[in-house]
Amino acid sequence: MGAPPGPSCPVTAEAADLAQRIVDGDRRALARSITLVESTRPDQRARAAELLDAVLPATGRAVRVGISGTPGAGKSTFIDELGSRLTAAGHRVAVLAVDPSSRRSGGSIMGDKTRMARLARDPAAFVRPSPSGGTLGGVARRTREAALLCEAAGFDVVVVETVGVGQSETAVAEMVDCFVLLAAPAGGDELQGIKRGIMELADVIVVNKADGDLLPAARRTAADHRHAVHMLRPRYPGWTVPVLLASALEGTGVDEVWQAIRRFEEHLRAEGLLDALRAEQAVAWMWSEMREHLLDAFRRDEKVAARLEEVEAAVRAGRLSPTTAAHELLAAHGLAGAPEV
Ligand SMILES: Nc1nc2c(ncn2[C@@H]2O[C@H](COP(=O)(O)OP(=O)(O)OP(=O)(O)O)[C@@H](O)[C@H]2O)c(=O)[nH]1
Ligand SMILES: [Mg+2]
Repeated sequence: MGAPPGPSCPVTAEAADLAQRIVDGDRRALARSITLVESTRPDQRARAAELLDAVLPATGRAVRVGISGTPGAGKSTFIDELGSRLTAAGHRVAVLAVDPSSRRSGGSIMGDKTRMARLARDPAAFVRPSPSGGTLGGVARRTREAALLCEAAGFDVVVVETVGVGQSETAVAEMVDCFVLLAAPAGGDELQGIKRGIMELADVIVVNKADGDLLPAARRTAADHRHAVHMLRPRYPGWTVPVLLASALEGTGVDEVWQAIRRFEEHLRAEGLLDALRAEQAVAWMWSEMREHLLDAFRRDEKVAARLEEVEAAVRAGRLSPTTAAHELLAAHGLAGAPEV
């Protein structure tokens, strides 16, 4: 028996069986598998890792879209509208959420199902709220893994919703092909509040709520964003970030946003950048896993644990430089190397 080509670790029969059911479109198997990747129990983590290896060959064929924006900008309403149009056109749409905050006022991302009422009932869609709790790194990992499972299940559009406050938008930008910033109409002063950081991540900008009384403000906001976009260094050569108007409520401009997402994907593909982007994201994901595991193992090391408090206190009191302290802890672990020059 020769080793299978590709992954170095052959998957167990259990993982292969579950993977097959996911690929066959068994929704309960998919839901159960996502619960498995969300588990933090070490034995479950091992099973989840095997399952992910087993589904990997069936992934990579979906369009991966991130949608971020300030609370209440209309992200869920927009995704419901866009997703319903896509399923009507024959697509299969999965929606996942990244929400590490405990913000539960003003409607959670999807706990309040009414915001995605149509998609939640749509047999061609799959809506999965973010499990509450955990570090951003943990939530991001689970979302990435859930996205892969959805791709394996044949969803050809995977949308990740996140609130654009804090770091979660960066985590989402690192797991999608196209990052959409959804803004609400605002006065000129308020635009300043949009962090430069999130503008720099955007591949497509949408000013939502361009309807009724809000239309003039939406137009002004779009003009302000266009101006801001021109001040930024382009993330990809040859791609100017489009700033579009839409109304998730009335359904206007939604098709145009989808066309912009497709044009962006085509642009990346034509330049050979899509595979490169995904390859970089996969490697970055590996390193973020490494960081979490190494730090965890390091902190749990008995010799480190014995000295941690004392060394931290010395750093806090200014008796020990952070650099020397780090080296002392590394040495306690037996990891001391020559300091960097
Ligand atoms: N006028 C108008 N209102 C909208 C539009 N889209 C959403 N809304 C309203 O804005 C409010 C917030 O919508 P959500 O879709 O929950 O916004 P969200 O960005 O997902 O909110 P969070 O997930 O809580 O950050 C709701 O009252 C929506 O009805 C729109 O296009 N026009
Ligand atoms: Mg929402």
